[in-house]
Amino acid sequence: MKLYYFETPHPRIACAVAKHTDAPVEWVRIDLTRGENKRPEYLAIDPNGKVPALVDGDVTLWEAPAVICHLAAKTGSDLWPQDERARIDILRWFNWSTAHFSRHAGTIFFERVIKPGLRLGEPDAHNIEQSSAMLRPFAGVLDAHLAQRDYLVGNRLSLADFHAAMFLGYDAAQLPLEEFGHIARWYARLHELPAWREPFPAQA
Ligand SMILES: N[C@@H](CCC(=O)N[C@@H](CS)C(=O)NCC(=O)O)C(=O)O
Repeated sequence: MKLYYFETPHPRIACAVAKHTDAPVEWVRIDLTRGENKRPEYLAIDPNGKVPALVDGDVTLWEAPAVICHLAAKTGSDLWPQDERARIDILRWFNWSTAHFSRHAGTIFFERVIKPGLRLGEPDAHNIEQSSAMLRPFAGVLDAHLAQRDYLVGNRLSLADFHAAMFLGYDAAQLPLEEFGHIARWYARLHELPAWREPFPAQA
């Protein structure tokens, strides 16, 4: 099973899940800074030219939720529980994260981390302000949910937690989340996981 990754947020969660579940993956680093994701041999795996992607025999998957579900299912991990109700809830949080929370957090991350890192110009203050305003209400939803429980689904660690946290923990992104204490406590619990703290394989 080959896992295609780079040291950025979406592959971060795929790598963290692979490590957490001890999935037998062969790591394949796709250097985004050198455009390796746009080479024909990689586009044959993911025509979108993004990471993560996974190839397991005749199964080829792209999109982080599909990749992490496959890793957890393959290893029999309860990060993707057997219970159907819990699975539906995890799908709900994947969608919420993609459409709202991680979307706006991702824009801020792009402005403050990716742009300077790749010399793509100055962060756009207006874009950051707008995205911060859009992020806060969704952060409020997450914070209120976590006021009642330690994890997003079934009060146990699941793939939903990994997905929703993909843009958290990057100091340079300065996400406007200071007022949300329950999110901070939840993130601190994730940060206790060795696989979360060190998701990526050591580079050769
Ligand atoms: N919807 C995709 C998003 C993946 C994505 O945006 N990956 C970024 C890295 S975090 C990427 O590959 N960017 C390279 C590019 O867009 O050229 C998923 O869920 O996996």
